[in-house]
Amino acid sequence: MAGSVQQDRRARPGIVIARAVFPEVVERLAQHFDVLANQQDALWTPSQLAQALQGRAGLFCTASERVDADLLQACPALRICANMAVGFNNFDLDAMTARGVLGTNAPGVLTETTADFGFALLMATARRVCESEHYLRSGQWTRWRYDMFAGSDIHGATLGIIGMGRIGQAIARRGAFGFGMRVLYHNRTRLGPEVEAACGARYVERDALLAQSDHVMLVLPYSAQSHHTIGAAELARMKPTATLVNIARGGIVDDGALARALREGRIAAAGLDVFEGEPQVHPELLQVPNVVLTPHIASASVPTRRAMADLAADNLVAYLTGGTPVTPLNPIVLSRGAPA
Ligand code: 8YV
Repeated sequence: MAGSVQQDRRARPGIVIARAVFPEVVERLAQHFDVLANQQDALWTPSQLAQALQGRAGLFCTASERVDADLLQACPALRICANMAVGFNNFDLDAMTARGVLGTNAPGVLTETTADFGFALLMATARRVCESEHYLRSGQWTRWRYDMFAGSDIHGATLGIIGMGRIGQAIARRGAFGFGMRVLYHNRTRLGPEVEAACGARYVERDALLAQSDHVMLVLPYSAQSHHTIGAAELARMKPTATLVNIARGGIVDDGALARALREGRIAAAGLDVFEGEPQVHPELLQVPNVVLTPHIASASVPTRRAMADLAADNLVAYLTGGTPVTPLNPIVLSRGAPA
Protein backbone atom coordinates (compact mmCIF):
# COMPACT_ATOMS: atom_id res chain seq x y z
CA MET A 1 0.00 0.00 0.00
CA ALA A 2 2.74 2.41 1.02
CA GLY A 3 4.49 1.46 -2.23
CA SER A 4 1.49 2.37 -4.36
CA VAL A 5 1.04 5.72 -2.54
CA GLN A 6 4.68 6.45 -3.18
CA GLN A 7 4.23 5.43 -6.81
CA ASP A 8 1.31 7.88 -7.16
CA ARG A 9 3.37 10.73 -5.75
CA ARG A 10 6.29 10.08 -8.07
CA ALA A 11 6.35 11.34 -11.63
CA ARG A 12 5.79 8.55 -14.12
CA PRO A 13 9.04 7.05 -15.38
CA GLY A 14 10.19 8.30 -18.75
CA ILE A 15 10.99 5.93 -21.60
CA VAL A 16 12.22 6.24 -25.17
CA ILE A 17 10.84 4.16 -28.03
CA ALA A 18 13.79 4.37 -30.39
CA ARG A 19 12.11 3.28 -33.62
CA ALA A 20 8.63 3.41 -35.13
CA VAL A 21 6.43 0.64 -33.81
CA PHE A 22 2.74 -0.34 -33.74
CA PRO A 23 0.73 2.71 -32.54
CA GLU A 24 -1.23 0.43 -30.18
CA VAL A 25 2.00 -0.49 -28.44
CA VAL A 26 2.99 3.18 -28.11
CA GLU A 27 -0.46 3.92 -26.66
CA ARG A 28 -0.16 1.09 -24.17
CA LEU A 29 3.26 2.28 -23.02
CA ALA A 30 1.93 5.84 -22.75
CA GLN A 31 -0.57 4.60 -20.16
CA HIS A 32 2.35 3.79 -17.86
CA PHE A 33 5.14 6.11 -18.88
CA ASP A 34 6.09 9.52 -20.11
CA VAL A 35 6.96 8.38 -23.65
CA LEU A 36 9.31 9.92 -26.16
CA ALA A 37 8.51 7.94 -29.32
CA ASN A 38 10.45 8.16 -32.56
CA GLN A 39 7.36 7.37 -34.66
CA GLN A 40 8.88 9.25 -37.63
CA ASP A 41 11.58 6.57 -37.54
CA ALA A 42 14.32 9.19 -37.87
CA LEU A 43 17.71 7.46 -37.89
CA TRP A 44 19.26 8.63 -34.64
CA THR A 45 22.99 8.73 -34.12
CA PRO A 46 24.28 7.30 -30.82
CA SER A 47 24.54 10.83 -29.44
CA GLN A 48 20.96 11.64 -30.48
CA LEU A 49 19.81 8.47 -28.75
CA ALA A 50 21.75 9.46 -25.63
CA GLN A 51 20.20 12.91 -25.81
CA ALA A 52 16.68 11.42 -26.07
CA LEU A 53 17.38 9.17 -23.08
CA GLN A 54 18.40 11.95 -20.69
CA GLY A 55 16.57 11.48 -17.40
CA ARG A 56 14.67 8.45 -18.76
CA ALA A 57 14.57 5.01 -17.20
CA GLY A 58 13.63 2.77 -20.11
CA LEU A 59 14.58 2.13 -23.71
CA PHE A 60 12.43 0.20 -26.18
CA CYS A 61 14.82 -0.65 -28.99
CA THR A 62 15.47 -2.88 -31.97
CA ALA A 63 18.66 -4.68 -32.85
CA SER A 64 19.81 -1.53 -34.68
CA GLU A 65 20.40 0.50 -31.50
CA ARG A 66 23.75 -0.11 -29.83
CA VAL A 67 23.74 -0.06 -26.03
CA ASP A 68 27.36 0.13 -24.95
CA ALA A 69 29.48 1.57 -22.16
CA ASP A 70 29.50 5.03 -23.79
CA LEU A 71 25.71 5.20 -24.01
CA LEU A 72 25.31 3.90 -20.46
CA GLN A 73 27.81 6.43 -19.17
CA ALA A 74 25.90 9.23 -20.91
CA CYS A 75 22.50 8.04 -19.57
CA PRO A 76 22.82 7.44 -15.82
CA ALA A 77 19.02 7.32 -15.30
CA LEU A 78 18.63 4.32 -17.61
CA ARG A 79 17.39 1.14 -15.84
CA ILE A 80 16.20 -1.18 -18.61
CA CYS A 81 16.73 -1.72 -22.34
CA ALA A 82 14.05 -3.92 -23.93
CA ASN A 83 15.04 -5.33 -27.32
CA MET A 84 12.31 -6.08 -29.83
CA ALA A 85 14.53 -8.88 -31.13
CA VAL A 86 15.71 -12.25 -29.93
CA GLY A 87 19.32 -11.49 -30.90
CA PHE A 88 20.98 -9.03 -28.54
CA ASN A 89 24.47 -8.51 -29.95
CA ASN A 90 23.60 -4.79 -29.98
CA PHE A 91 23.85 -4.94 -26.17
CA ASP A 92 27.12 -4.89 -24.27
CA LEU A 93 25.58 -7.04 -21.57
CA ASP A 94 28.65 -6.95 -19.33
CA ALA A 95 28.62 -3.16 -19.34
CA MET A 96 24.88 -3.17 -18.66
CA THR A 97 25.26 -5.57 -15.74
CA ALA A 98 28.12 -3.52 -14.33
CA ARG A 99 25.88 -0.45 -14.38
CA GLY A 100 22.83 -2.31 -13.02
CA VAL A 101 20.90 -1.88 -16.28
CA LEU A 102 18.59 -4.75 -17.16
CA GLY A 103 18.51 -6.09 -20.72
CA THR A 104 15.57 -8.06 -22.10
CA ASN A 105 15.04 -9.70 -25.48
CA ALA A 106 12.10 -11.28 -27.33
CA PRO A 107 12.65 -15.03 -27.55
CA GLY A 108 10.07 -17.67 -28.38
CA VAL A 109 7.44 -15.49 -30.06
CA LEU A 110 9.30 -15.41 -33.38
CA THR A 111 10.60 -18.99 -33.55
CA GLU A 112 8.12 -20.54 -35.99
CA THR A 113 7.79 -17.46 -38.20
CA THR A 114 11.57 -17.20 -38.54
CA ALA A 115 11.87 -20.93 -39.28
CA ASP A 116 9.19 -20.57 -41.97
CA PHE A 117 11.24 -17.80 -43.53
CA GLY A 118 14.42 -19.87 -43.37
CA PHE A 119 12.63 -22.40 -45.52
CA ALA A 120 11.20 -19.74 -47.82
CA LEU A 121 14.70 -18.40 -48.42
CA LEU A 122 16.17 -21.86 -48.82
CA MET A 123 13.56 -22.85 -51.36
CA ALA A 124 13.75 -19.57 -53.26
CA THR A 125 17.52 -19.97 -53.43
CA ALA A 126 17.77 -23.64 -54.33
CA ARG A 127 14.91 -23.45 -56.87
CA ARG A 128 16.10 -20.10 -58.31
CA VAL A 129 12.72 -18.42 -57.79
CA CYS A 130 13.98 -14.81 -57.82
CA GLU A 131 16.35 -15.19 -60.78
CA SER A 132 13.57 -16.74 -62.85
CA GLU A 133 11.07 -14.08 -61.84
CA HIS A 134 13.43 -11.30 -62.93
CA TYR A 135 13.95 -13.12 -66.22
CA LEU A 136 10.21 -13.31 -66.83
CA ARG A 137 9.47 -9.71 -65.78
CA SER A 138 12.23 -8.36 -67.99
CA GLY A 139 10.60 -9.94 -71.03
CA GLN A 140 13.33 -12.49 -71.70
CA TRP A 141 11.02 -15.52 -71.60
CA THR A 142 10.31 -16.36 -75.20
CA ARG A 143 10.37 -20.17 -75.03
CA TRP A 144 10.66 -23.02 -72.52
CA ARG A 145 13.86 -25.03 -72.19
CA TYR A 146 14.49 -28.33 -70.44
CA ASP A 147 17.20 -26.89 -68.19
CA MET A 148 15.68 -23.46 -67.63
CA PHE A 149 16.44 -22.35 -64.04
CA ALA A 150 16.96 -25.95 -63.01
CA GLY A 151 18.10 -25.89 -59.40
CA SER A 152 18.56 -28.40 -56.63
CA ASP A 153 16.01 -30.38 -54.64
CA ILE A 154 15.01 -29.73 -51.06
CA HIS A 155 13.12 -32.96 -50.37
CA GLY A 156 15.41 -35.86 -49.62
CA ALA A 157 18.52 -33.64 -49.55
CA THR A 158 20.91 -33.19 -46.61
CA LEU A 159 20.29 -30.05 -44.56
CA GLY A 160 23.10 -28.84 -42.30
CA ILE A 161 22.09 -26.41 -39.55
CA ILE A 162 24.72 -24.42 -37.68
CA GLY A 163 23.25 -23.10 -34.42
CA MET A 164 20.65 -25.31 -32.82
CA GLY A 165 18.64 -23.07 -30.50
CA ARG A 166 14.88 -22.71 -30.74
CA ILE A 167 14.90 -21.50 -34.34
CA GLY A 168 17.45 -24.10 -35.50
CA GLN A 169 15.31 -26.83 -33.97
CA ALA A 170 12.15 -25.50 -35.65
CA ILE A 171 13.99 -25.54 -39.00
CA ALA A 172 15.22 -29.08 -38.34
CA ARG A 173 11.64 -30.28 -37.67
CA ARG A 174 10.46 -28.77 -40.94
CA GLY A 175 13.33 -30.38 -42.83
CA ALA A 176 13.15 -33.83 -41.25
CA PHE A 177 9.39 -34.29 -40.93
CA GLY A 178 8.05 -31.95 -43.63
CA PHE A 179 10.53 -32.49 -46.45
CA GLY A 180 12.06 -35.87 -45.63
CA MET A 181 15.53 -34.37 -45.37
CA ARG A 182 18.54 -35.87 -43.66
CA VAL A 183 19.25 -33.23 -41.01
CA LEU A 184 22.71 -32.64 -39.55
CA TYR A 185 23.49 -29.97 -37.02
CA HIS A 186 26.42 -28.37 -35.28
CA ASN A 187 26.12 -26.36 -32.10
CA ARG A 188 28.38 -25.20 -29.28
CA THR A 189 26.76 -27.83 -27.09
CA ARG A 190 25.24 -31.06 -28.27
CA LEU A 191 21.51 -31.43 -27.61
CA GLY A 192 20.13 -34.23 -25.46
CA PRO A 193 19.01 -37.42 -27.24
CA GLU A 194 15.28 -36.68 -26.78
CA VAL A 195 15.64 -33.20 -28.26
CA GLU A 196 17.67 -34.58 -31.17
CA ALA A 197 14.98 -37.20 -31.81
CA ALA A 198 12.18 -34.60 -31.55
CA CYS A 199 13.77 -32.55 -34.32
CA GLY A 200 15.10 -35.47 -36.36
CA ALA A 201 18.65 -34.15 -36.36
CA ARG A 202 22.09 -35.72 -35.90
CA TYR A 203 25.08 -33.91 -34.35
CA VAL A 204 28.26 -33.72 -36.45
CA GLU A 205 31.45 -31.67 -36.35
CA ARG A 206 31.31 -28.46 -38.33
CA ASP A 207 33.66 -29.56 -41.11
CA ALA A 208 31.68 -32.78 -41.65
CA LEU A 209 28.48 -30.74 -41.83
CA LEU A 210 29.98 -28.40 -44.43
CA ALA A 211 31.29 -31.29 -46.52
CA GLN A 212 28.13 -33.41 -46.42
CA SER A 213 25.29 -30.88 -46.65
CA ASP A 214 23.42 -29.98 -49.81
CA HIS A 215 22.04 -26.95 -48.01
CA VAL A 216 23.68 -25.14 -45.09
CA MET A 217 21.51 -22.92 -42.89
CA LEU A 218 23.04 -20.50 -40.36
CA VAL A 219 20.99 -19.80 -37.23
CA LEU A 220 23.64 -19.08 -34.61
CA PRO A 221 23.92 -15.91 -32.50
CA TYR A 222 26.52 -13.33 -33.44
CA SER A 223 29.47 -12.85 -31.11
CA ALA A 224 33.21 -12.26 -31.43
CA GLN A 225 33.55 -16.06 -31.54
CA SER A 226 31.02 -16.53 -34.35
CA HIS A 227 32.41 -13.66 -36.49
CA HIS A 228 33.09 -15.05 -39.99
CA THR A 229 32.05 -18.58 -39.05
CA ILE A 230 31.77 -18.98 -42.81
CA GLY A 231 34.72 -17.58 -44.74
CA ALA A 232 36.75 -18.67 -47.76
CA ALA A 233 38.08 -21.82 -46.05
CA GLU A 234 34.62 -22.99 -44.98
CA LEU A 235 33.10 -22.21 -48.39
CA ALA A 236 35.86 -24.33 -49.94
CA ARG A 237 34.74 -27.29 -47.83
CA MET A 238 31.16 -27.10 -49.14
CA LYS A 239 29.91 -29.01 -52.17
CA PRO A 240 30.02 -27.02 -55.43
CA THR A 241 26.30 -27.78 -55.77
CA ALA A 242 25.47 -26.54 -52.25
CA THR A 243 23.38 -23.57 -51.12
CA LEU A 244 24.10 -21.41 -48.09
CA VAL A 245 21.37 -19.54 -46.20
CA ASN A 246 22.07 -16.91 -43.52
CA ILE A 247 19.10 -15.83 -41.39
CA ALA A 248 21.24 -15.33 -38.27
CA ARG A 249 23.24 -12.08 -38.23
CA GLY A 250 25.45 -10.13 -40.54
CA GLY A 251 29.12 -10.79 -39.81
CA ILE A 252 28.65 -14.53 -39.35
CA VAL A 253 29.45 -14.86 -43.06
CA ASP A 254 32.39 -13.11 -44.71
CA ASP A 255 30.20 -11.52 -47.39
CA GLY A 256 33.15 -10.62 -49.64
CA ALA A 257 34.44 -14.20 -49.61
CA LEU A 258 30.90 -15.43 -50.29
CA ALA A 259 30.45 -13.10 -53.27
CA ARG A 260 33.70 -14.43 -54.76
CA ALA A 261 32.69 -18.05 -54.16
CA LEU A 262 29.32 -17.43 -55.83
CA ARG A 263 30.90 -15.66 -58.79
CA GLU A 264 33.42 -18.46 -59.29
CA GLY A 265 30.79 -21.19 -58.88
CA ARG A 266 32.50 -22.67 -55.82
CA ILE A 267 29.05 -23.07 -54.30
CA ALA A 268 25.81 -22.99 -56.29
CA ALA A 269 23.80 -20.27 -54.58
CA ALA A 270 23.13 -18.34 -51.39
CA GLY A 271 20.14 -16.78 -49.65
CA LEU A 272 20.91 -13.89 -47.29
CA ASP A 273 18.54 -12.03 -44.99
CA VAL A 274 21.32 -10.40 -42.95
CA PHE A 275 24.50 -8.60 -43.96
CA GLU A 276 27.76 -7.28 -42.58
CA GLY A 277 27.17 -3.57 -41.95
CA GLU A 278 23.49 -3.71 -43.01
CA PRO A 279 21.60 -1.90 -44.40
CA GLN A 280 24.70 -1.66 -46.60
CA VAL A 281 25.14 -4.76 -48.75
CA HIS A 282 28.54 -5.85 -50.06
CA PRO A 283 28.62 -4.38 -53.60
CA GLU A 284 29.86 -7.64 -55.12
CA LEU A 285 26.84 -9.51 -53.76
CA LEU A 286 24.62 -7.12 -55.70
CA GLN A 287 26.42 -8.13 -58.90
CA VAL A 288 26.04 -11.92 -58.70
CA PRO A 289 22.80 -13.52 -59.93
CA ASN A 290 22.91 -16.67 -57.82
CA VAL A 291 22.10 -15.00 -54.51
CA VAL A 292 18.69 -14.11 -53.07
CA LEU A 293 18.87 -10.96 -50.94
CA THR A 294 16.16 -9.90 -48.48
CA PRO A 295 16.22 -6.94 -46.04
CA HIS A 296 16.30 -8.66 -42.61
CA ILE A 297 12.66 -9.79 -42.67
CA ALA A 298 12.82 -13.33 -41.29
CA SER A 299 10.55 -12.49 -38.34
CA ALA A 300 8.33 -10.16 -40.35
CA SER A 301 4.84 -11.58 -40.21
CA VAL A 302 2.34 -9.07 -38.83
CA PRO A 303 1.30 -11.21 -35.83
CA THR A 304 4.88 -12.06 -34.94
CA ARG A 305 6.19 -8.50 -35.16
CA ARG A 306 3.27 -7.49 -32.93
CA ALA A 307 4.08 -10.27 -30.46
CA MET A 308 7.72 -9.13 -30.36
CA ALA A 309 6.69 -5.54 -29.69
CA ASP A 310 4.22 -6.66 -27.01
CA LEU A 311 6.88 -8.72 -25.28
CA ALA A 312 9.33 -5.80 -25.24
CA ALA A 313 6.53 -3.63 -23.81
CA ASP A 314 5.64 -6.30 -21.22
CA ASN A 315 9.24 -6.25 -20.01
CA LEU A 316 9.31 -2.46 -19.67
CA VAL A 317 5.98 -2.26 -17.90
CA ALA A 318 6.80 -5.09 -15.52
CA TYR A 319 10.24 -3.87 -14.55
CA LEU A 320 9.52 -0.18 -14.23
CA THR A 321 6.32 -0.72 -12.23
CA GLY A 322 7.97 -3.01 -9.70
CA GLY A 323 7.05 -6.36 -11.28
CA THR A 324 9.13 -9.19 -12.69
CA PRO A 325 10.32 -8.85 -16.29
CA VAL A 326 9.37 -11.74 -18.56
CA THR A 327 12.60 -12.38 -20.45
CA PRO A 328 15.58 -10.89 -18.60
CA LEU A 329 19.04 -11.40 -20.11
CA ASN A 330 21.07 -10.45 -17.03
CA PRO A 331 18.79 -11.47 -14.13
CA ILE A 332 21.63 -10.81 -11.70
CA VAL A 333 20.53 -7.17 -11.93
CA LEU A 334 17.14 -8.21 -10.48
CA SER A 335 18.69 -9.78 -7.43
CA ARG A 336 20.23 -6.41 -6.55
CA GLY A 337 16.79 -5.01 -5.75
CA ALA A 338 14.07 -2.96 -7.44
CA PRO A 339 14.98 0.14 -9.41
CA ALA A 340 14.90 3.38 -7.45
C1 8YV B 1 14.36 -8.41 -35.66
C2 8YV B 1 16.04 -10.32 -35.44
O1 8YV B 1 13.25 -8.12 -36.37
O2 8YV B 1 14.96 -10.97 -33.47
C3 8YV B 1 16.02 -10.81 -34.06
O3 8YV B 1 17.11 -11.05 -33.51
O4 8YV B 1 17.02 -10.36 -36.09
C4 8YV B 1 14.77 -9.81 -36.07
O5 8YV B 1 13.75 -10.67 -35.75
C5 8YV B 1 15.37 -7.34 -35.90
O6 8YV B 1 16.59 -7.62 -35.36
C6 8YV B 1 14.85 -6.01 -35.37
O7 8YV B 1 14.99 -5.90 -34.00
